[in-house]
Amino acid sequence: MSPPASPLTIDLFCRVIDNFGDIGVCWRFARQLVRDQKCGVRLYVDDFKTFARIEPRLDPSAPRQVIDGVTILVWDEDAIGQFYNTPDLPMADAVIEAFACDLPQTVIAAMKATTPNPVWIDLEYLSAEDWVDGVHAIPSTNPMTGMKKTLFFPGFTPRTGGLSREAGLMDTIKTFQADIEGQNTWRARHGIPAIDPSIMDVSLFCYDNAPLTDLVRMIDQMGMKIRFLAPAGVAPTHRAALQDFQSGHVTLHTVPFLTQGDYDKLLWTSHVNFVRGEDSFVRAIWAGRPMVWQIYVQEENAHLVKLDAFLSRYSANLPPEDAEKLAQFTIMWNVEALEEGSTPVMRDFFEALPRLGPHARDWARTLAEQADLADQLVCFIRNQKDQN
Ligand code: TRH
Repeated sequence: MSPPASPLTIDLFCRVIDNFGDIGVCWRFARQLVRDQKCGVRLYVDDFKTFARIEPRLDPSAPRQVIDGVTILVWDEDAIGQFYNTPDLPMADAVIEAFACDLPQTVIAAMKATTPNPVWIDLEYLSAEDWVDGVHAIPSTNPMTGMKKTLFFPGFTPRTGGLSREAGLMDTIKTFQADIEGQNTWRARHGIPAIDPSIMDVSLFCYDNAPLTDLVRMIDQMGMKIRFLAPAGVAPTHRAALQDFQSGHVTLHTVPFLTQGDYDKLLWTSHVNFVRGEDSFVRAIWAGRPMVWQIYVQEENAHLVKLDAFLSRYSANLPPEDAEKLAQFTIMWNVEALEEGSTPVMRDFFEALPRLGPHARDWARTLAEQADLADQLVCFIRNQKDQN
């Protein structure tokens, strides 16, 4: 029998461009690498203020701290130059730059000066587009440094790096969703009303440009009993516009901004999830409930191509008429406009929910049969290390 592989050490660099997704993805991933893969992880982050919103245990004034086994360091270019690749913080087996965040020059120089070079990964954004299969995990020589660098893509097919999913997640979700009393206890702790079989709970995490005010007014006219559960700070313009809105059907309930773990539970306990960006989107997939994704806007409408690719993949096993209903509603939500003609689209979507529910659960289960992102990345790093 061969001896167990020694634990890998990984440096993960994260720059917060905006919102919570960059740090959301990296923080979840760093903990998974420690917990499930037994890696030693150092996470460098340039914005502790944003980080502290999703992880209240973080002390924004401490430049170096350990939470859940992850060593967290502030991304300060000068300071990194002093301590990187010293006996205190020796070179890691792999250096990951999240979302092509541009490593500090001192780090690149230290990597170059180390023999063999650490494995250098650019962890990319998630996309359901077909081209991802052809570019994932193919090392190439970086012309600026002469070192090998690899684009590693999360994705939905076996030819991508898979999706981030911690060990045991599917069982944890199943147990929570089967336990109504436990859900109500959790809800009470966060000031969320108990489950009421006559009301549909919809978690709401969207950008401020989503047509939320129109949606709420239209649902009200249709007489559906819906309770939106929206974390504080989400869609502020609409919240202000709807301040005096009174309805016997629709309520907009403000939930405190949650930790990542509690935000997951909000997704698990809601009947439908409106999510955005990347991390909440993936978590809604695992929740196995119908979901509406508001994608992060990119130049030249590149995001709409990405959205379309996801919808095609997601809906492949749905009856075509339900796939169409979901697509129309999702696109409407993403193109920021609701008009008179939108009511049937909305009605169709809600009418399809009894079928979208089982579909969402089955899709999550099928995806969970693939190796997860952390597993695949660690395997890749080990293979590369063996070749160096
Ligand atoms: O916040 P997002 O829109 O993030 C992003 C960024 O805009 C980023 O630049 C872009 O590249 C990326 O999307 C695609 O959405 P996302 O990705 O869902 O991240 C939100 C994180 O915040 C996620 O980890 C869940 C967490 N969160 C909480 O912890 N508590 C909460 O109450 C809520 C609403 C979210």
